[in-house]
Amino acid sequence: MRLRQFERPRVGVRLLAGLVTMWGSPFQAAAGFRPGAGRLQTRLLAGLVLAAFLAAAAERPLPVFLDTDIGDDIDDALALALALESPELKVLGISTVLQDGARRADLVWRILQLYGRTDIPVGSGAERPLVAPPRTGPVRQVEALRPRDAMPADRRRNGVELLIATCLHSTEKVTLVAYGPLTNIALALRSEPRLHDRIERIVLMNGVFFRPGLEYNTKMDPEASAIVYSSGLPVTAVGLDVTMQCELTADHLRRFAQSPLENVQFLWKLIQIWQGGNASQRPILHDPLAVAVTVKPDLVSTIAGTVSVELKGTLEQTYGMTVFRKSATGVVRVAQEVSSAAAVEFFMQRVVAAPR
Ligand SMILES: [Ca+2]
Repeated sequence: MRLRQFERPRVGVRLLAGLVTMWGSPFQAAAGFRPGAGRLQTRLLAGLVLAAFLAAAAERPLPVFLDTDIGDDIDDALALALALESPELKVLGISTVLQDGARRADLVWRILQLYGRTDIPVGSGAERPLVAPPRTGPVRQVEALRPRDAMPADRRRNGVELLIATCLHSTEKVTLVAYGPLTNIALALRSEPRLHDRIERIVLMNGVFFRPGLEYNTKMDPEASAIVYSSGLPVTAVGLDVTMQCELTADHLRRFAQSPLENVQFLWKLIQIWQGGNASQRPILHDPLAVAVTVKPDLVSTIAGTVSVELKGTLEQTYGMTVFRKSATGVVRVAQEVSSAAAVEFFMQRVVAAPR
């Protein structure tokens, strides 16, 4: 699997090499350079231009939009932190999904504050799945918020509208990184057909493909997952097959606890709320892996094919099962193997190490 940003510098190098070849001689002649010395200066100048171009190309970030059910499992907050600490990504917007969307958006907002990124727009999206029963109960991690941490009223957006507007107005195609139930993505695709030409790829934490079972995000909204997998858009999915291998250790958690950084301390607070007094419960990096493979595709191996979702099954048993069929022409790629130690280290280096 290759994502687009890794192909840009190579195309740029070829283009620039061609331009330098074309412009080299006239430039020398016009400047009245002496043979030899002039050629050297031209080459030096071309080298400097090339170096500057390569640096700019390498730093040009991939535009992404994040969709999250932050506030229940701990991994959404960790995924957001990883995205914000990844210079290869330009986060254009964030939508929340599932019930209590305003409070989930508050949680996103607080994290954006701590990372100095309140320029990123946030919207609360669909609160109920398309067909499946709604999720109920409190969103526990909002306990970490103080009253003054609430998102200002004039910044609140509708998540689905924000997703659509972001993709339509972006100068480049947008990569969606979705690590909650896919209700927002499905609603957006259904209501705005032009999105198909504005989305580069959809990267998902979703499904389980190489053994039977139910994955939470697909289970929560099977119909939405079916819409996304059958959309015809390029999809890369990291499922439980690979994410379950990316668990933090007690030592990793100690590094969170001992960090002097305010943003890492806030993540540690969320982890502790999520643990609910059970210190042996350790985060599994389901959602951060979706962000990680967007930045670094070679952390996983993928297979091309199609994914269908069981929509007539029994609730909690087969309703929402993902079925992968290998096909060379399929536009869905599912992750089969993961370099789990490298993925966890990648996450820790970026999120818990000292700021760049
Ligand atoms: Ca999630």
